[in-house]
Amino acid sequence: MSAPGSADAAALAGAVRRRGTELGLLRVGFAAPHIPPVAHGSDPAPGSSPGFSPDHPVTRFARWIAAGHHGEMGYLARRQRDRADTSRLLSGVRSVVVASEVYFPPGTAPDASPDASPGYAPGYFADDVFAEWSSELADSTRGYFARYARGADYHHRLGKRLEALAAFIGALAPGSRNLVYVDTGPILEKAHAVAAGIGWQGKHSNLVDPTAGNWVALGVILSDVAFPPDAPQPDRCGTCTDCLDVCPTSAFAAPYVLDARRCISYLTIELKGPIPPELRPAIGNRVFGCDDCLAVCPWNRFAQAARDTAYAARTITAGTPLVQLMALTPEGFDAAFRGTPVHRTGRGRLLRNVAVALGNGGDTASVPVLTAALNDPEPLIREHALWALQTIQGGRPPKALA
Ligand code: B12
Ligand code: SF4
Ligand code: SF4
Repeated sequence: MSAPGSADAAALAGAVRRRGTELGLLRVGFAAPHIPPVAHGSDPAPGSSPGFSPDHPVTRFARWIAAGHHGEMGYLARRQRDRADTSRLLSGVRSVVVASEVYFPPGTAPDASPDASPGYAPGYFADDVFAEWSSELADSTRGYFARYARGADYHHRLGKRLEALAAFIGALAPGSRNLVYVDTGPILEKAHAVAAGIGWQGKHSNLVDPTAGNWVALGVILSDVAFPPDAPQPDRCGTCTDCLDVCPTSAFAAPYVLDARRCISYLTIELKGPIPPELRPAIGNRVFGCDDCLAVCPWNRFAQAARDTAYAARTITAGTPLVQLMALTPEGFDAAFRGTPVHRTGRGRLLRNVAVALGNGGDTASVPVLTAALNDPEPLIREHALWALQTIQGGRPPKALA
């Protein structure tokens, strides 16, 4: 693909951005194929990858892996050279097109004004999300699902929009190659998003958009069209440490550095085996992911709800009693969660988490459903149901087994 002239390239970028907005994307930005060093000041930790400075995202990523922060997510340790060099994924790549999309489930508040985000009254994101999040976590009888997982899977929704955008680029620049990734390849999406001016990486390590807060998902298109790169945005965290302070498991090794092994999102979604017993109490009623560090970010005063109504919460993810979740059969699980991010994780891991939440709740009303789970075909569920029964019954063996 030959490089367009600078006026043509700017016009092309403008057209792609407009098309992105029409498709429902929040922001579209452009970056060079190689991540530039970050402008966040010095990083005292020693060590660097060949060709990269100590504070380059690629070096930091290598250090993160070397420290074991990725836990059992072995795929992150593989293909590190691909993460450093996008031309290994698309030869002749000239740009990384980064797009963001709001996934915060649109609500149905009857008093919402037509100008507000879908279904929410004006001011909702300044105050009410925080109150709603706190009260959902305080109700130990109901399962808490992270907001990104309450409705349709963003991998599909954002992926489809990016495919449409890639086709649009292909039509504007015939013969160009445009490859879409939404968590589907060895790409440092957040670092590319920073380089493309989409926002900055907050101390919780997620990307924050100064006009929309942090309830956004990211995706990229690797393109051999040379788009003019956008300017990165400054880090606007300042002295705030709210996200670090709220974390229930103290999962941050340092500001900007998450030890995934302690993160509830990792423990309830990615971890395949048993949850370490010492971390179970801090999980509370979170049965799939965790929103704590996102929910407290002050930049959410500019947040908005998803434009895509497919992100609206399904009944099953909107505060279903834990005892009902614990009784889900394989068929019931399939029907309830197909099309959501929960489906990929499977019934075994979800019910493992539900058992932990029931144990944490300590309600003797859950003893029958947990006792029934002792006969579940999945050993993972049986083991956690036993732990929950012992926890509820003050460390004694469950009555059913005594
Ligand atoms: C693996 C993974 C996880 C892991 C590890 C999370 C993590 N922080 O890395 C787990 C399972 C824990 C996880 C959890 C969540 N995830 Co996740 N996850 C990913 C995935 C697939 C890879 C991320 C990765 O490469 N991590 C490796 C580490 C090393 O990368 P990093 O955090 O960017 O590390 C950088 C910083 O530490 C930085 N750094 C180090 N020191 C310093 C110092 C300074 C000053 C600065 C500025 C930076 C800095 O350098 C490192 C390299 O760039 C991405 C998709 C993708 N392909 O990028 C989604 C992704 C990051 N996840 C996402 C989401 C939504 C979540 C959750 C919110 C879901 C939930 N509600 O439960 C939580 C948030 C937890 C958290 N606080 O991060 C979104 C985030 C969107 C956004 N706005 O940024 C992504 C981008 C998926 C997507 N396509 O939208 N996730
Ligand atoms: S998602 Fe929850 S457990 Fe993970 S870092 Fe954020 S607050 Fe901590
Ligand atoms: S809560 Fe504070 S420190 Fe954390 S990302 Fe938001 S502004 Fe930055």
